[in-house]
Amino acid sequence: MRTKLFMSAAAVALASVSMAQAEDSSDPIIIPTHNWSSQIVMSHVVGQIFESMGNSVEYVSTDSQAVYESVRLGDVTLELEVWEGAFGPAFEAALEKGGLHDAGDHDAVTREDWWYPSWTKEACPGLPAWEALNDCAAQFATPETGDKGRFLGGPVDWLKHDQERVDALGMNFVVVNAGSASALWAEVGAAERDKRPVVIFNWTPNFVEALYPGEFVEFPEYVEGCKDDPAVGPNPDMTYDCGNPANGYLKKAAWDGMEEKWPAAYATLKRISFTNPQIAEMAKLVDIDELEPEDAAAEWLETNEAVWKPWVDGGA
Ligand code: TMO
Repeated sequence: MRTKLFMSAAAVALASVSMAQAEDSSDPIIIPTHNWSSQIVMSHVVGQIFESMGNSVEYVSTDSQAVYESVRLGDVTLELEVWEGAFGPAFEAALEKGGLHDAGDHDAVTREDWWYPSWTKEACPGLPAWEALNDCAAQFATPETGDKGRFLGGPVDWLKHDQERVDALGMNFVVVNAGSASALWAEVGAAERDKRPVVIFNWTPNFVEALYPGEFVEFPEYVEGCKDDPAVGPNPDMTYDCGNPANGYLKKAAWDGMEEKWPAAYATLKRISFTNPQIAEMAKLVDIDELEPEDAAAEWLETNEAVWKPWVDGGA
Protein backbone atom coordinates (compact mmCIF):
# COMPACT_ATOMS: atom_id res chain seq x y z
CA MET A 1 0.00 0.00 0.00
CA ARG A 2 2.73 2.40 1.00
CA THR A 3 4.72 1.44 -2.07
CA LYS A 4 1.74 1.94 -4.28
CA LEU A 5 1.10 5.36 -2.82
CA PHE A 6 4.73 6.26 -3.30
CA MET A 7 4.62 5.09 -6.89
CA SER A 8 1.59 7.07 -7.76
CA ALA A 9 3.08 10.18 -6.21
CA ALA A 10 6.16 9.66 -8.36
CA ALA A 11 3.99 9.13 -11.39
CA VAL A 12 2.18 12.37 -10.66
CA ALA A 13 5.51 14.16 -10.26
CA LEU A 14 6.78 12.70 -13.51
CA ALA A 15 3.62 13.62 -15.34
CA SER A 16 3.80 17.18 -14.12
CA VAL A 17 7.43 17.44 -15.21
CA SER A 18 6.56 16.36 -18.72
CA MET A 19 3.53 18.66 -18.71
CA ALA A 20 5.75 21.53 -17.69
CA GLN A 21 7.87 20.82 -20.74
CA ALA A 22 4.91 20.66 -23.08
CA GLU A 23 2.81 23.48 -21.70
CA ASP A 24 3.13 27.22 -21.71
CA SER A 25 4.04 29.03 -18.52
CA SER A 26 1.08 30.51 -16.67
CA ASP A 27 2.94 33.84 -16.46
CA PRO A 28 1.32 36.46 -18.69
CA ILE A 29 2.64 36.98 -22.19
CA ILE A 30 3.32 40.71 -22.34
CA ILE A 31 2.28 42.40 -25.57
CA PRO A 32 3.34 46.02 -26.22
CA THR A 33 0.88 48.40 -27.88
CA HIS A 34 1.75 51.64 -29.68
CA ASN A 35 0.05 54.68 -31.14
CA TRP A 36 -1.45 53.59 -34.44
CA SER A 37 -4.63 51.58 -34.79
CA SER A 38 -3.66 48.48 -36.76
CA GLN A 39 -0.90 47.70 -34.27
CA ILE A 40 -3.23 48.02 -31.29
CA VAL A 41 -5.95 45.92 -32.90
CA MET A 42 -3.46 43.30 -34.12
CA SER A 43 -2.00 43.10 -30.61
CA HIS A 44 -5.46 42.36 -29.20
CA VAL A 45 -6.22 39.90 -32.01
CA VAL A 46 -3.08 37.92 -31.19
CA GLY A 47 -3.59 38.35 -27.44
CA GLN A 48 -7.12 36.94 -27.75
CA ILE A 49 -5.77 34.04 -29.82
CA PHE A 50 -3.27 33.29 -27.04
CA GLU A 51 -6.08 33.50 -24.46
CA SER A 52 -8.13 31.04 -26.50
CA MET A 53 -5.16 28.67 -26.09
CA GLY A 54 -5.31 29.06 -22.30
CA ASN A 55 -2.56 31.65 -21.91
CA SER A 56 -2.80 34.81 -19.90
CA VAL A 57 -1.91 38.08 -21.60
CA GLU A 58 -1.07 41.60 -20.51
CA TYR A 59 -0.86 44.70 -22.69
CA VAL A 60 1.51 47.56 -22.01
CA SER A 61 1.57 50.84 -23.89
CA THR A 62 5.18 51.30 -25.03
CA ASP A 63 7.27 53.78 -27.05
CA SER A 64 7.55 52.31 -30.54
CA GLN A 65 11.34 52.82 -30.83
CA ALA A 66 12.28 51.87 -27.24
CA VAL A 67 10.22 48.68 -27.51
CA TYR A 68 13.08 46.83 -29.25
CA GLU A 69 15.21 47.25 -26.15
CA SER A 70 12.26 45.99 -24.04
CA VAL A 71 11.83 42.87 -26.20
CA ARG A 72 15.57 42.22 -26.11
CA LEU A 73 15.53 42.29 -22.29
CA GLY A 74 12.35 40.19 -22.06
CA ASP A 75 10.40 43.01 -20.38
CA VAL A 76 7.85 42.52 -23.14
CA THR A 77 7.54 39.19 -24.97
CA LEU A 78 7.19 40.18 -28.61
CA GLU A 79 6.42 42.90 -31.15
CA LEU A 80 3.81 42.26 -33.83
CA GLU A 81 4.43 45.13 -36.26
CA VAL A 82 8.07 45.85 -37.08
CA TRP A 83 7.70 48.31 -39.99
CA GLU A 84 10.89 48.55 -42.01
CA GLY A 85 10.67 52.28 -42.76
CA ALA A 86 10.11 53.54 -39.21
CA PHE A 87 11.72 50.82 -37.12
CA GLY A 88 14.23 48.95 -39.29
CA PRO A 89 17.21 50.78 -37.72
CA ALA A 90 16.02 50.27 -34.08
CA PHE A 91 15.15 46.61 -34.72
CA GLU A 92 18.48 45.89 -36.38
CA ALA A 93 20.43 47.63 -33.58
CA ALA A 94 18.66 45.43 -31.00
CA LEU A 95 19.27 42.30 -33.11
CA GLU A 96 22.96 43.04 -33.05
CA LYS A 97 22.98 43.41 -29.26
CA GLY A 98 21.15 40.10 -28.90
CA GLY A 99 18.17 38.89 -26.88
CA LEU A 100 15.49 39.21 -29.53
CA HIS A 101 15.10 37.60 -32.93
CA ASP A 102 13.21 37.86 -36.19
CA ALA A 103 10.09 35.70 -35.76
CA GLY A 104 9.14 35.89 -39.43
CA ASP A 105 7.55 38.22 -41.97
CA HIS A 106 3.89 38.99 -42.41
CA ASP A 107 2.60 38.56 -45.94
CA ALA A 108 2.01 42.35 -46.01
CA VAL A 109 4.27 44.69 -48.00
CA THR A 110 4.56 48.14 -46.45
CA ARG A 111 5.41 51.71 -47.34
CA GLU A 112 5.74 54.68 -44.97
CA ASP A 113 6.59 58.12 -46.27
CA TRP A 114 5.56 61.67 -47.11
CA TRP A 115 2.12 61.51 -48.70
CA TYR A 116 -0.48 63.92 -50.11
CA PRO A 117 -4.18 63.66 -50.97
CA SER A 118 -4.71 63.84 -54.75
CA TRP A 119 -6.05 67.43 -54.86
CA THR A 120 -2.57 68.60 -53.79
CA LYS A 121 -1.34 67.76 -57.28
CA GLU A 122 -3.44 70.60 -58.75
CA ALA A 123 -1.33 73.11 -56.85
CA CYS A 124 1.89 71.29 -57.57
CA PRO A 125 1.64 69.47 -60.91
CA GLY A 126 5.18 68.01 -60.95
CA LEU A 127 4.31 65.67 -58.09
CA PRO A 128 5.12 62.97 -57.02
CA ALA A 129 8.79 63.95 -57.62
CA TRP A 130 10.36 65.39 -54.46
CA GLU A 131 12.10 68.13 -56.49
CA ALA A 132 8.67 69.32 -57.67
CA LEU A 133 7.40 69.27 -54.10
CA ASN A 134 10.37 71.33 -53.07
CA ASP A 135 9.73 73.90 -55.83
CA CYS A 136 6.18 74.25 -54.47
CA ALA A 137 7.27 74.56 -50.83
CA ALA A 138 5.65 78.01 -50.40
CA GLN A 139 2.22 76.47 -51.09
CA PHE A 140 2.63 74.40 -47.93
CA ALA A 141 3.65 77.34 -45.74
CA THR A 142 1.80 77.98 -42.48
CA PRO A 143 2.18 80.81 -39.93
CA GLU A 144 4.29 78.36 -37.94
CA THR A 145 6.75 77.66 -40.78
CA GLY A 146 7.12 81.15 -42.33
CA ASP A 147 8.03 80.97 -46.01
CA LYS A 148 9.02 77.32 -45.79
CA GLY A 149 6.60 74.50 -46.39
CA ARG A 150 5.22 72.44 -43.56
CA PHE A 151 5.58 68.70 -43.54
CA LEU A 152 3.23 67.30 -40.91
CA GLY A 153 5.05 64.27 -39.55
CA GLY A 154 3.77 61.64 -37.16
CA PRO A 155 4.39 61.49 -33.42
CA VAL A 156 8.12 61.78 -32.70
CA ASP A 157 8.59 58.11 -31.80
CA TRP A 158 7.78 56.87 -35.32
CA LEU A 159 10.39 58.36 -37.61
CA LYS A 160 13.17 60.21 -35.99
CA HIS A 161 14.84 61.24 -39.23
CA ASP A 162 12.50 63.42 -41.29
CA GLN A 163 14.48 66.54 -40.40
CA GLU A 164 17.72 64.81 -41.39
CA ARG A 165 16.24 64.02 -44.78
CA VAL A 166 15.13 67.64 -45.23
CA ASP A 167 18.67 68.75 -44.42
CA ALA A 168 20.39 66.09 -46.55
CA LEU A 169 18.30 67.00 -49.61
CA GLY A 170 18.39 70.76 -48.96
CA MET A 171 14.60 71.05 -48.85
CA ASN A 172 12.63 74.22 -48.08
CA PHE A 173 10.49 72.40 -45.57
CA VAL A 174 10.07 72.38 -41.81
CA VAL A 175 9.06 69.18 -40.02
CA VAL A 176 6.21 69.63 -37.56
CA ASN A 177 5.30 66.54 -35.55
CA ALA A 178 1.63 65.75 -34.96
CA GLY A 179 0.76 64.65 -31.44
CA SER A 180 -1.20 61.63 -32.59
CA ALA A 181 -2.22 59.67 -35.68
CA SER A 182 -5.72 61.13 -35.51
CA ALA A 183 -4.25 64.65 -35.77
CA LEU A 184 -2.88 63.61 -39.19
CA TRP A 185 -6.27 62.45 -40.44
CA ALA A 186 -7.95 65.56 -39.00
CA GLU A 187 -5.54 67.73 -41.00
CA VAL A 188 -6.38 65.94 -44.24
CA GLY A 189 -10.09 66.29 -43.47
CA ALA A 190 -9.69 70.03 -42.82
CA ALA A 191 -7.64 70.52 -46.02
CA GLU A 192 -10.25 68.71 -48.09
CA ARG A 193 -12.89 71.41 -47.64
CA ASP A 194 -11.02 74.06 -49.65
CA LYS A 195 -8.71 71.60 -51.45
CA ARG A 196 -5.71 73.08 -49.67
CA PRO A 197 -2.38 71.38 -50.55
CA VAL A 198 -1.04 69.34 -47.68
CA VAL A 199 1.79 66.86 -47.20
CA ILE A 200 1.74 64.50 -44.23
CA PHE A 201 3.29 61.28 -43.01
CA ASN A 202 1.23 58.27 -44.04
CA TRP A 203 1.65 54.57 -44.65
CA THR A 204 0.12 51.54 -46.26
CA PRO A 205 -1.62 49.28 -45.35
CA ASN A 206 -3.91 51.78 -43.65
CA PHE A 207 -7.57 52.76 -43.72
CA VAL A 208 -6.71 56.12 -45.32
CA GLU A 209 -6.49 54.78 -48.87
CA ALA A 210 -10.18 53.82 -48.66
CA LEU A 211 -11.13 57.44 -47.81
CA TYR A 212 -8.69 59.65 -49.73
CA PRO A 213 -6.95 58.85 -52.99
CA GLY A 214 -3.40 60.13 -52.85
CA GLU A 215 0.25 59.33 -53.52
CA PHE A 216 3.57 59.04 -51.79
CA VAL A 217 6.27 61.58 -52.66
CA GLU A 218 9.03 59.93 -54.69
CA PHE A 219 12.32 60.67 -52.95
CA PRO A 220 15.67 59.33 -54.16
CA GLU A 221 15.11 55.59 -54.12
CA TYR A 222 15.99 53.77 -50.92
CA VAL A 223 19.21 51.80 -51.20
CA GLU A 224 20.89 49.75 -48.50
CA GLY A 225 23.26 52.00 -46.55
CA CYS A 226 21.69 55.38 -47.30
CA LYS A 227 20.53 55.71 -43.68
CA ASP A 228 23.95 55.10 -42.15
CA ASP A 229 26.64 55.66 -44.78
CA PRO A 230 27.04 59.25 -46.02
CA ALA A 231 28.70 58.02 -49.24
CA VAL A 232 25.52 56.17 -50.24
CA GLY A 233 22.79 58.30 -51.87
CA PRO A 234 22.89 61.55 -53.87
CA ASN A 235 24.40 63.70 -51.07
CA PRO A 236 27.94 62.41 -50.52
CA ASP A 237 28.27 64.09 -47.11
CA MET A 238 25.02 63.19 -45.35
CA THR A 239 22.90 60.22 -44.36
CA TYR A 240 19.12 59.91 -44.84
CA ASP A 241 19.32 61.28 -48.39
CA CYS A 242 16.74 58.75 -49.58
CA GLY A 243 13.10 57.75 -49.25
CA ASN A 244 11.91 54.85 -47.14
CA PRO A 245 11.70 51.47 -48.87
CA ALA A 246 8.76 51.42 -51.31
CA ASN A 247 8.29 47.68 -50.69
CA GLY A 248 9.17 47.42 -47.02
CA TYR A 249 8.84 44.41 -44.76
CA LEU A 250 6.49 43.95 -41.85
CA LYS A 251 8.03 41.58 -39.33
CA LYS A 252 7.26 39.93 -36.03
CA ALA A 253 9.98 40.02 -33.38
CA ALA A 254 10.23 37.85 -30.27
CA TRP A 255 12.24 37.72 -27.07
CA ASP A 256 14.74 34.83 -27.29
CA GLY A 257 13.27 33.28 -24.12
CA MET A 258 9.73 33.07 -25.49
CA GLU A 259 10.04 29.70 -27.22
CA GLU A 260 11.12 27.92 -24.05
CA LYS A 261 8.68 29.66 -21.73
CA TRP A 262 5.57 29.62 -23.95
CA PRO A 263 6.28 26.96 -26.63
CA ALA A 264 2.71 26.68 -27.89
CA ALA A 265 2.16 30.43 -28.14
CA TYR A 266 5.55 30.76 -29.80
CA ALA A 267 4.69 28.13 -32.43
CA THR A 268 1.50 30.07 -33.14
CA LEU A 269 3.36 33.38 -33.34
CA LYS A 270 5.67 31.89 -35.96
CA ARG A 271 2.68 30.87 -38.10
CA ILE A 272 0.89 34.22 -37.84
CA SER A 273 0.94 36.26 -41.04
CA PHE A 274 -1.40 39.10 -41.90
CA THR A 275 -2.04 40.50 -45.39
CA ASN A 276 -2.36 44.14 -46.50
CA PRO A 277 -6.20 44.03 -46.67
CA GLN A 278 -6.43 42.39 -43.23
CA ILE A 279 -4.27 45.10 -41.67
CA ALA A 280 -6.18 47.91 -43.41
CA GLU A 281 -9.39 46.33 -42.08
CA MET A 282 -8.05 46.32 -38.51
CA ALA A 283 -7.29 50.05 -38.78
CA LYS A 284 -10.71 50.73 -40.32
CA LEU A 285 -12.59 49.03 -37.48
CA VAL A 286 -11.15 51.65 -35.12
CA ASP A 287 -10.53 54.74 -37.28
CA ILE A 288 -13.75 54.66 -39.31
CA ASP A 289 -16.12 52.37 -37.40
CA GLU A 290 -14.92 53.76 -34.05
CA LEU A 291 -14.83 50.44 -32.19
CA GLU A 292 -12.65 50.03 -29.12
CA PRO A 293 -9.52 48.01 -30.03
CA GLU A 294 -10.60 45.00 -27.90
CA ASP A 295 -13.99 44.93 -29.62
CA ALA A 296 -12.44 45.43 -33.06
CA ALA A 297 -10.17 42.46 -32.35
CA ALA A 298 -13.07 40.28 -31.18
CA GLU A 299 -15.03 41.18 -34.29
CA TRP A 300 -12.07 40.45 -36.54
CA LEU A 301 -11.57 37.05 -34.92
CA GLU A 302 -15.24 36.20 -35.27
CA THR A 303 -15.33 36.92 -39.00
CA ASN A 304 -11.92 35.42 -39.78
CA GLU A 305 -11.85 32.03 -38.01
CA ALA A 306 -10.73 30.29 -41.19
CA VAL A 307 -7.67 32.56 -41.22
CA TRP A 308 -6.48 32.18 -37.63
CA LYS A 309 -7.62 28.72 -36.44
CA PRO A 310 -4.91 26.98 -38.49
CA TRP A 311 -2.28 29.14 -36.75
CA VAL A 312 -3.40 27.58 -33.45
CA ASP A 313 -3.92 24.03 -34.72
CA GLY A 314 -0.64 23.80 -36.53
CA GLY A 315 -1.46 24.75 -40.05
CA ALA A 316 -2.86 23.09 -43.17
C1 TMO B 1 4.82 52.83 -37.96
N1 TMO B 1 3.81 53.46 -38.83
C2 TMO B 1 2.91 52.44 -39.38
C3 TMO B 1 3.03 54.47 -38.05
O1 TMO B 1 4.46 54.08 -39.83
